[in-house]
Amino acid sequence: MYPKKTHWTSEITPELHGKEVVVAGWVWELRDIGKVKFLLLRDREGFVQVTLKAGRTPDHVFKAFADLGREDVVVVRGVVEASRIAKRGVEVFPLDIWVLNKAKPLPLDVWSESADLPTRLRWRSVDLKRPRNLAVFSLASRILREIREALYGERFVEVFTPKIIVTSTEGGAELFPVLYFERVAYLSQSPQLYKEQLTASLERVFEIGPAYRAEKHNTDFHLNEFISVDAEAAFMNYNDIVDLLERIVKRVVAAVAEEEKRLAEVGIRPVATEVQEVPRVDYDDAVDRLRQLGYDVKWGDDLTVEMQKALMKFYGPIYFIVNFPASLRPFYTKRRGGDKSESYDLIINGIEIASGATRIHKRDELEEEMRRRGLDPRLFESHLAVFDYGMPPHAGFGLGFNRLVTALLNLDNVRHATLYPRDRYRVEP
Ligand code: AMO
Repeated sequence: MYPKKTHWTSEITPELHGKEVVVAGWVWELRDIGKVKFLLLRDREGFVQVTLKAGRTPDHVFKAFADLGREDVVVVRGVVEASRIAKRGVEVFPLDIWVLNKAKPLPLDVWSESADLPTRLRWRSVDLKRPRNLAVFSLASRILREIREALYGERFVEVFTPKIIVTSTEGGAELFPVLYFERVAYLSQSPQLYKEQLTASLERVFEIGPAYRAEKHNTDFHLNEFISVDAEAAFMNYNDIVDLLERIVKRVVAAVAEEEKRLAEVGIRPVATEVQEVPRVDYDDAVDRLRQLGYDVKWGDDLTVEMQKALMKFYGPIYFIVNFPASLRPFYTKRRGGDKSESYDLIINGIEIASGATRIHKRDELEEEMRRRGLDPRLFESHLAVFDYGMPPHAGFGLGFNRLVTALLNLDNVRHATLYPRDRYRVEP
């Protein structure tokens, strides 16, 4: 039996000098310079150097070393020593080693950045051994935790809503049908209608879960399955939600800044490490600015990634666009006088990360808006009925988690921030 791992590689510091530890992980690199041999052991948190020295290291450890190959799974019990020459100023002198599994030669070079993205995604679980991926996905988890805690801190409760649904919320062309016994149902594009309904009871709710969009275009920022962070709150309007998102962004950027050193080691430079105030740009002003820059954009047009990147010149890498034309927003969005709406997008590094609005909370207004857009209110009866029994004013956001990580870490493709991407041509692995 092998002993329990006592320390992660990141916890092996010079301060542990003289202490016995057990580390566990994978063989990243083996070096043999005669009387001294090195095993660089990797775990999720980084690396630690294990040093074998003739006269000091037991024979059976030397023997085991001779048979080791890259990516073999090992447990090492040894003594920590501060060192002037070892990486990170520390090394482990082994007393014992257990080889828990052997690895075949990898189908992919994880030691350099040479492999192309399709090959890497084909062998994704192997690709994830790469230090850069370990840094990205460890930080992604941290970011999600910051968002969760920020929302808990503001008295939101976490909920789960059905992913098998019968009505479209974000546009009919983008639904994946599923066979639901004797009828056709769809995969949920967004928890939109459920989260709104829940404000009538739980007041402030959030959900973190998958959303499905059958969009055919295959871009650097679209997935067919993505993780959506959705929040909705009673007695709030879109300004309150923009304030909330600004607090969340500040908190998340601060968390990213704490990991700056590890990110730098894997060649990642975050888009921001500090946020003062996030600019709130009226849609009309954004259009004016873009025209000044020579873009042929009409009032009522959606802004492209290129345009949003161009606007960074004026507003920096993180900004909101507010008060969109109502025609650009879904039917449940509250109007702001005639043609505009109480809506906003959060843009980071040129990419739309979140969007949201104040919602219509009166049944007759909502029905009218549906009809205006050619939607039949009768198809939404189970949703509309909720509005008869005390629906409060409410507002919320939907945030694409994969895009958030992509934008904050300055990555060029959302697939780099998605463990197993689902896109137009990829449903496996
Ligand atoms: P929207 O459709 O703008 O709004 O989606 C919200 C956020 O989800 C992300 N997103 C995507 N990420 C990756 N791939 C995709 N194909 C994709 N589509 C969307 C984006 C986007 O900003 N119900 C509303 C939200 C609300 O009003 O609360 C909605 O779904 O980051």
